[in-house]
Amino acid sequence: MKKIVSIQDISCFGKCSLTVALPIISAMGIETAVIPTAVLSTHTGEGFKDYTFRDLTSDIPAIAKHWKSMDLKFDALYTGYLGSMEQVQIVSDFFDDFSTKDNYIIVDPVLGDAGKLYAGFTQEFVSEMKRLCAKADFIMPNMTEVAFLLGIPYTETYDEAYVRDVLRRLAALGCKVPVITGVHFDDKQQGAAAYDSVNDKYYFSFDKNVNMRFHGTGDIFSSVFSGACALGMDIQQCLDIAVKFTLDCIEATIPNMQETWYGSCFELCLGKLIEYVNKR
Ligand code: PXL
Repeated sequence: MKKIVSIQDISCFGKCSLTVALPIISAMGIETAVIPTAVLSTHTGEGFKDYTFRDLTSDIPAIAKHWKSMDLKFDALYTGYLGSMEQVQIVSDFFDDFSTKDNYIIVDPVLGDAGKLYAGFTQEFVSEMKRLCAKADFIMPNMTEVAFLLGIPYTETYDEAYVRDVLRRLAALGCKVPVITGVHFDDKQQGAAAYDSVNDKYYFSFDKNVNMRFHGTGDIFSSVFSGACALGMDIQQCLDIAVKFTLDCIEATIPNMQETWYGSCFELCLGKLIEYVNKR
């Protein structure tokens, strides 16, 4: 059985980070170990305020030491939202301890959305996240995170040449394969783009565009992508399954939006995800 360790916070209510990664990667038939980096009462995104935040950074080195003593190995190390600069540094040390020549390091550099950083994040934090990206095989920023990582203005209108250019610049940060999520050249289609800097090859995957924002879709995308990668799918297959499942989740959320404004109804789609994996 394949094994992934996912390192990110647990937002107790709000459907993101570990409460998304754990069910999704497990549904793909992959053992999912977790390192919760913080416990929050809700996520920090729009609509929630006064959330609690318990930092668990100091637990991470002890967990790593225990796992190291058991010689645990993972097919992928997958990180999402990280809550402090110190935490990013400790996760970086974890990569040094647990990366092997056969496993993948996957960093979702969770920084912001809609042109803005999430609450509590600063430019210094962005710089720290850039350093973590340099160690990754795959990073999967959205366009807001691309702008912050590269220090360029955020734009909602761009063409394919722009996407290819920023993908190359992301690879220059040091990661092998940058993947950009939420890419759209018109109102009809949305998807993701990737650049394999080792083989100098670009990949695109598009599906129907839904012109609305849903919280947690980035976590859904990167969880499925990480699972697909651990299962040995190639870059195009990883993009295709992640784009398709993210759209499934968005479409399942639309009829429930009044009640579920804070996240996506991915639970209703897990059966489809299992089918996609089995059909492969
Ligand atoms: O979905 C990304 C995410 C994860 N974890 C926390 C967040 C967010 C985005 O807002 O606040 C705590």
